[in-house]
Amino acid sequence: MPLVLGKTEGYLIQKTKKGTIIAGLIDPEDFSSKQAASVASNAEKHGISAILVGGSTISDQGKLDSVVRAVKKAVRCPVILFPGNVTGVSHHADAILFSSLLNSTNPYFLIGAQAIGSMKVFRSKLESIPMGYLVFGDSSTTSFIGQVKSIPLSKPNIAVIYALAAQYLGMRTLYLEAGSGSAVPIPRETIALVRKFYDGLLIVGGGITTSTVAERAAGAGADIIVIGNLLEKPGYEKTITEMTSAIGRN
Ligand code: 1GP
Repeated sequence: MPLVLGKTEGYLIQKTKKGTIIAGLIDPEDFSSKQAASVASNAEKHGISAILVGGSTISDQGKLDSVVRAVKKAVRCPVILFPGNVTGVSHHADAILFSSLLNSTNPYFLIGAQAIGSMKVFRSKLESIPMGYLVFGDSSTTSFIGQVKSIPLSKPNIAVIYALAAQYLGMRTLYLEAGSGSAVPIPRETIALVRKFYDGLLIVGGGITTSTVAERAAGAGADIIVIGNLLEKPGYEKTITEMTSAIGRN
């Protein structure tokens, strides 16, 4: 089958050609469908370019479906699944970041869950965006659930060799994850060094809550900055506006 990039991946590539974009992450465990729709719509109005829906501990797929459906109705930008497990697949989304947690010690998170979930992705006709997922630090839920051998924040060279391996394996997207709510985001030096070697879409997330941190990540070469926790805090609209202006998107 010839490789034809899907509509959502094409959109992300086009958008990021002009500079860094921001994606908002909604964990269906933390929002009602109504809240999720309202937050997603507000976030889009203030400059967000895509909505990710996912989390490490999703168990209720009915809830995931209703959140994705509600968000999809509320926004014009793509709604993309960011699954932590086989429970993170919904046919209402536009696409899925079909990921392998590259620094997990458990083969289940490397390829097992992907095999089990693949038929649902196929039947759902979801656009699949292949992604390598790298988790830093060891105090996040992602790190615990994913049985990660975490990359030390002070060792960017380790991130680089994983990034290159992801590239050589054909992963067109790479996510550098500091962990949701992390006090320490991915360091600028790490993003910059990975950027030197990795040619695909570079996503960075975890602990990005201010325009200063967003600007730093964008300046270092992140294509997509993900904000999750921030969307649960009052005043997130203002911060998104500050971020988009700091990264030169408005
Ligand atoms: C988590 O990288 C994302 O998977 C977003 O992190 O919730 O800290 O913004 P925050």
